[in-house]
Amino acid sequence: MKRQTRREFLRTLGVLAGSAGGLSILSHNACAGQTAAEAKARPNIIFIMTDDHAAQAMSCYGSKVNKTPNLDRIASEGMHFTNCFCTNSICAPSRAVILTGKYSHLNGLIDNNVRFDGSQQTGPKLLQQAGYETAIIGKWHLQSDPTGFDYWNILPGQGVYYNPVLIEMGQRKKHPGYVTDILTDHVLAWLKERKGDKPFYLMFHHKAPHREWEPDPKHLALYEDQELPEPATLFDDQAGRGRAAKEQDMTIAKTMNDKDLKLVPPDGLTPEQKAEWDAAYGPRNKAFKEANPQGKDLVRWKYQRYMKDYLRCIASVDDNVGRLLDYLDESGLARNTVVVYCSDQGFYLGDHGWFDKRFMYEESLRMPLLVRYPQEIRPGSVNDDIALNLDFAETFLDYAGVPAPADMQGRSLRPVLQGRTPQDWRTSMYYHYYEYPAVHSVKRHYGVRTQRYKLIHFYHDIDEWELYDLKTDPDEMHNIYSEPQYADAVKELKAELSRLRTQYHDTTGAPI
Ligand SMILES: [Ca+2]
Repeated sequence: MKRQTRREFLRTLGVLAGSAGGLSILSHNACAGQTAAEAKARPNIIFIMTDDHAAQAMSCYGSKVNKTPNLDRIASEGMHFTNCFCTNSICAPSRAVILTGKYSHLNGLIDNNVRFDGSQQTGPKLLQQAGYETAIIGKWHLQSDPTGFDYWNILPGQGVYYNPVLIEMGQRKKHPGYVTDILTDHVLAWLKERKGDKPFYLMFHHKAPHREWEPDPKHLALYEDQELPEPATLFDDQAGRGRAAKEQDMTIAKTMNDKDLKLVPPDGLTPEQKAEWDAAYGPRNKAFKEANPQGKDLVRWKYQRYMKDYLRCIASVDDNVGRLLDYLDESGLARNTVVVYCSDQGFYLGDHGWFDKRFMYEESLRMPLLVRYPQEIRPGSVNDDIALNLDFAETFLDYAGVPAPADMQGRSLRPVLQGRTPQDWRTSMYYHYYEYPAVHSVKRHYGVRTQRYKLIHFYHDIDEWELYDLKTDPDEMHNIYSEPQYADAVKELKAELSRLRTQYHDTTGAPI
């Protein structure tokens, strides 16, 4: 439902008229019939986050390449956001923003090389102080040990897919099997073994589907007989964009290596896993070498290999989300638990010929975000307001009844989730990416996105501006920054960009 239409609809219900505090008429009447006891109880929160899972690979977002029935279940029983964005599209920085509710220049973690300062204020610490039991299980990636958690059990660094080591409260232990299953086993065990009656906040962070996209052996046959559709921009030559897009190093054609493409086996397999791996990839690799494709045919082959492995990793995530949702139903936790599913950022699935993330362009900027909470969220609702990873900490504090500290920079999504977006909700978002020079060679840039336009400034190494009209050019193929008819739009967007940099206290990067 489009924003205007939905608002008009809600006005006819009288929902938008009185919106200060408490639950909306919509949530009381249409969603749940919440009891007085439920209204007093603070919900549990399970925050599931994957690594590099693009919205284009979820069927609730209209995927053309795969089906995700269990993720779709969260969407159909809750809300999915079509315009949730990341403020700095790379792994560790996004996680630090989510923990702190602050932009990278303030939480200090501007790129993957920085160690997170765990002494600072975070959402989990505030929830813990407010009486929540807090835990993180899975990928952490912030170098310092987790703080603010009653229980933590994390992958070291990026972690590995097969037979991973986990660090449980400082103790390293190796676990046989596949990482997505193992992390879910730990989550289920933690939920089952909990004692006491505190509400809980659980961060459940998968490694999958991060590069090098290594599937569970049981999924190696999935998609093998299919030819997956290619994105329309697979052979984009970046002619309509600037130097930053032309000078990156993240193409399927040139950047992918033999490990990415499974032309050599991954590290750390047991003999049994290696035998399964060889049985699957051996004949495929032999056929590839005999066919010896070249040029565009070779890119097409790489795309198919890449996507099938990526989607196999997601199939495992989807299966395991199903296990968790089933447990919440069986245990009676489902009704009083907010379940969130998102990825730390988006990803290129062959779009513009790329993999990886980093750029402020749509595919990496957009985060999938699904939220289910039967007591307050209308099933199957869709929202296109601008939401940010910057809002998550504030949202969870809101559910816990804890006011967000004034120095947090996002805003609670709870009223948006209740179907009553505040009238003064943001109409633009600010982005700033820093990791350069570095792997993939994406130049530093900041920018502003509205519902209609995106203005980007690549200010480091080069000094180039790009403007895209997302209404007429959703794939961002034509930089129209210098076209005279957009001069007024440029002027307004620069003023907005400047305003946002001031609002968020960002003095890093070049002045506008
Ligand atoms: Ca990531």
